[in-house]
Amino acid sequence: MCFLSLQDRKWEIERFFQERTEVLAAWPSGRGVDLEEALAYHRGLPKEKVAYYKLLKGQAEGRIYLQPRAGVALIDEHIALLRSLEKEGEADFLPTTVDSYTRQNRYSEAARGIKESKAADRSLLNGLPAVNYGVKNCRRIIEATGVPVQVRHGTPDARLLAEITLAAGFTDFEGGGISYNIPYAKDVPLERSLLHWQYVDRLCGFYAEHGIIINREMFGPLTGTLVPPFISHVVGIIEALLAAGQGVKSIAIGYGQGGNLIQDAAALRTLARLGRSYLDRFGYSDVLLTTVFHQWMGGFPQEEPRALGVIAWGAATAALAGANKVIVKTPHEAMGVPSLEANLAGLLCTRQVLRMLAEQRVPETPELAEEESVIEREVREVFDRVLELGEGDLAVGTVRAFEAGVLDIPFAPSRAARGGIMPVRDASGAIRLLDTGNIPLSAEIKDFHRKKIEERGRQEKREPGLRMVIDDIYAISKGRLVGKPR
Ligand code: 8ZB
Repeated sequence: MCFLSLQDRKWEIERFFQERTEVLAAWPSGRGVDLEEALAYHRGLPKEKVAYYKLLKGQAEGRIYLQPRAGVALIDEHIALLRSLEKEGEADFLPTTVDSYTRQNRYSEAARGIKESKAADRSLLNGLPAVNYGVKNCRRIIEATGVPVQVRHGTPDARLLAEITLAAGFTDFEGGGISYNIPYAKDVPLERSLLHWQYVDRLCGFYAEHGIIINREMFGPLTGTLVPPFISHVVGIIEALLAAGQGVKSIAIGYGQGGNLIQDAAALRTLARLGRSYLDRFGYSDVLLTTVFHQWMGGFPQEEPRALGVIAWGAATAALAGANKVIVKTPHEAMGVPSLEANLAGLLCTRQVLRMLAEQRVPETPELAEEESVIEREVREVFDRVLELGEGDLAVGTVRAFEAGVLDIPFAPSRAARGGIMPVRDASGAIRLLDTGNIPLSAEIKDFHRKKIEERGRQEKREPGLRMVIDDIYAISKGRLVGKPR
């Protein structure tokens, strides 16, 4: 285990460059990375194409940006797709979603995917294999578009992907050592993904030392399946602090829509406040923090009009609660990778609702205040224990906390998570914990969850249990938020 070398301490630049030789040697395109040239290219980018500046401006003006997901195997088609999303869809940020082979560092298979896609004249990969294309080709994406472009993926070891895309001129990079491991992999040890993501963050830290600020976004939705807000908040805040520790200066933390307006509003509002307060407490007051709202990440209805209903509700929630950016779903969600037209539908639907609700805010009610105070307490209770387990070191604490189940993520495939918790909705659809596993919540908080779930049990005249959880998992795809008994 490389566990001993994992520490929440900024890497010496020598250590970074030592490891870098090996990272760049993993695939031939690694040779095309020239940091000096990359810095010069970034210096020449207009501000409207730089994620950091755009986020700074949007936050100051209270704007909510929209970003789709998109990525296909062939780069010319990918560029055409992004240009349409920018021009016709008015996307504020563009994505480059990376394919699954690349996410698993399987570049030879990605190469075959490119070849077969050319032969078939359609995309046979679920994203753009950016490592195979290398710096020069990836830069064509940046040259062809007028807004910031973000790399979106799901990669436990994204070191080479980051080297190549950042050198190409991407200004925004999603992922983190927890959120791109536990929900995405089965067998990657957490200490390893945390170390690999320290490398990515240190690379961004290097850029920052040379005046180039790369935005780093933490993937909030995790497994996208009934994740209580405090869990994604703790994970996002830890990832943010670890990134800041490597010199990252612009951080976005994501949150996946749960579906209950009060809980989602409380989650978005506390995420911004808690994130800021933890960054300040750890000495990172100079780091820009923004929030990202993901429209519903769970199962979608098949029918496109119904899917648009789910999308519109996500848009309304973001508008009423406030977020700096929304990641937009499409009416093809239940089917697979969306067409351009479906992506445009998601963007236009979301834009329409955001604009209509621009003047309205969620009312400040006692229910909202209670929900916020519960989330804040939960986050503090768990975070404190993580830091304690690490004897003051957050990285070490994170590994120990997952081992102990102090940190846990529902329905995660990873062996690094205990899977000892079970979420369920309460009567109003807010996500609670039926089983708190080893999460160190106070008796009062556990009581709060229990009472909320009991209330639903009484209303539905059934014992809360696995049946109820399963009903909840399928509820939205069947047309409701709360899973009803059959
Ligand atoms: C964890 C993120 C899952 C979401 C979408 C899925 C789902 C994945 C692509 C894509 C457009 C792609 N997604 N790959 N959307 N183009 N290549 O990410 O549909 O919504």
